[in-house]
Amino acid sequence: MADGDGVASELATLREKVRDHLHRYHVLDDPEISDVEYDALFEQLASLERRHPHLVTADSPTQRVGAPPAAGFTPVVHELPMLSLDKCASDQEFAEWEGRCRSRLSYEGHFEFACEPKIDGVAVSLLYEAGVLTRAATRGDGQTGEDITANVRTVRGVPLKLRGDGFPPRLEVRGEIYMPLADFRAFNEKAAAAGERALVNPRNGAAGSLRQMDPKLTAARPLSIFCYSAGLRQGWSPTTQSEVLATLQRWGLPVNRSAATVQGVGGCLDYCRSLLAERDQLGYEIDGVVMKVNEFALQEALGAVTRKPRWAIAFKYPAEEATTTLRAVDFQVGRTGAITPVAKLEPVFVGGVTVSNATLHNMDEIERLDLRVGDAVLVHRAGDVIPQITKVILARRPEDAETLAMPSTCPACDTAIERGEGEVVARCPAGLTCPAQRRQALRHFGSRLAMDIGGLGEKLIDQLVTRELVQDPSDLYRLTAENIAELERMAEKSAANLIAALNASKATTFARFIYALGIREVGESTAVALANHFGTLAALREATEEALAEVPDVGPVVAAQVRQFFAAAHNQRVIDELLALGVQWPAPEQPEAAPLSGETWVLTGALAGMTRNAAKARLVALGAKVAASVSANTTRVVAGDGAGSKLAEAKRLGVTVIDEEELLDALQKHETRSGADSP
Ligand code: D41
Repeated sequence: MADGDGVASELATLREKVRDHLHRYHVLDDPEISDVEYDALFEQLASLERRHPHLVTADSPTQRVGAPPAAGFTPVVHELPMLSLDKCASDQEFAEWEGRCRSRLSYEGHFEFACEPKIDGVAVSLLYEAGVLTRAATRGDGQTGEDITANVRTVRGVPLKLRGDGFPPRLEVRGEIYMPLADFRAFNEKAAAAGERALVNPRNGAAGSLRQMDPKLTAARPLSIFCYSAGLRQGWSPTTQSEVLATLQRWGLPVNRSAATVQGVGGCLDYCRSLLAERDQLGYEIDGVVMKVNEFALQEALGAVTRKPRWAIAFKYPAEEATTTLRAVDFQVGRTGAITPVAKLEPVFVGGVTVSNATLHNMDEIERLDLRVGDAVLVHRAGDVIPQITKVILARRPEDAETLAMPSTCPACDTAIERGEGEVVARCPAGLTCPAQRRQALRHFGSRLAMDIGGLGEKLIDQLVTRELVQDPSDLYRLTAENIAELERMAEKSAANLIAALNASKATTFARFIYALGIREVGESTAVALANHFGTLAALREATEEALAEVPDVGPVVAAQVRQFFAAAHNQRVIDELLALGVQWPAPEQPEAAPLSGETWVLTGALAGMTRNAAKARLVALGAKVAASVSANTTRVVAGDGAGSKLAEAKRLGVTVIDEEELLDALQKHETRSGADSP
């Protein structure tokens, strides 16, 4: 076989593959490979063609950018073609490109550049006639796109009419339509809850939305736009790219606020680096930075080659999507016992980090994806959230791929797993007796928005639980510096710091305390609502489901969870102990002060009818301070059996001493008055 024949058939195969992927991506919105893999495949074809130019065919995907318009949308010829962008992927490639620009113009000194985030969305062209949006089109192959006017009109950021004045009679505006990450996530959460197909990524979300035949469907998808250039601009003659952006903005078109003008290569590279550092916080996906020589006079002098301007380049960032293999699925137990499948992946570089885990939410998600161990999967990392598996690449499924089943018992404590009728989530019912739930509960308790115990990290909690130093949150406040210093990697200094952090955390707010308890369905804002409504812990502990349901934003489900939590004896015990150990918060702003506020009590000796901790908790709930030692400031000393030195000290200082019976009387009197039987 002649060498040429081999190459020709190899080219034919590559073209078919590229066409196939293009079709899946642009027309079906159902890609089978990641963008990086597609780019590699395309480049393989392009480079083989470059080495064998006589074998290039007119119908090769390299000879036409984009896919043909789908049936159903009218073709639109752009007034001026929409150019495409050259790419570079390293500082050096960028510097080389800049060097070529300068030598082409024999330009001395630095260029000024306009830098913009490269939005990962759908490029569109908007035609404004006499300031009114008359037509919107996709980019298509750059010459001819599709008329998507009806759909684009539903994108809230697209003005239907320009603002101000001075715009040309006919103006083509170019921009990128995208789906903000928050909306993308919200959309997918809803889809998952309704058992509908989720969006693979925000760009596909935007593309799919714009391709809807019914604009009502597009309108229901949250899309936005950033505008970045003008095509036809009849009589409007800006002199720089930065002027274009400022003017578009003035006419009411959304322009990216992260755009900036910078000087020279150094300015561009600094811009690329700092934008990359912000990437996770932008709220939308970008795949790099577009850098444009700012001066139009210089742009014109540089010109364009094969539909790409020489004066602009895209600096590519690491892709936020990649394909890899599912090695296994682990089942993890959450704070409230929810069993969550977690995908263990062949490590893969996505969005600048190596990813080896992805969340799978629940078994329904596994079913929806039809996920099996050994599958090739598409992994997406959007912003700073946990990576997600967005798609199984069925075409690459190995024959021995194993189906997945939910374990029947808890992986942490072996208790039988329960799944309520109609519920998506399966749970371990063992509560705090399950070590996994205990760890998570402690982590939640100490977290920043809860008790905010600095230095109480995951590793430390693991050790505390494993060594049985801590069973429930109250045990944290019983830890001593010696206990902690025994643990691995704990120097004396950090032990002292942790004790200090624990002590500091005792002064909290009622809302934080409620949140810290980790009651199912009670997040931060519900905790605030409960705190404001009930004012005191005593009132909240006693609240019926009906009373709870009166709180703003608390429905029957939350009310039932709160009631159930306070009905459990071990929860009541933990709360009493936390209060007795000194956890406290400012009394609510009530017209009437707490009955014992301003008083300091001391408990000494053993009480017959209750523990000292319980007595302390009740006193604290009534506003008293309970101190460990007697001083001139002490209001009352409660002396139980075997009271010793504290009793003597009280007598010496002339502090009132009462016995258990008198204590009970006092508690009962005040608790009824304040509407609280016992906290
Ligand atoms: O944000 C973008 N995706 C973006 C795309 C941008 N900020 N600027 C762009 N500038 C151009 C030129 C320089 C040709 C006016 C672009 C694109 N082009 C572009 N979008 C799709 C293909 C080309």
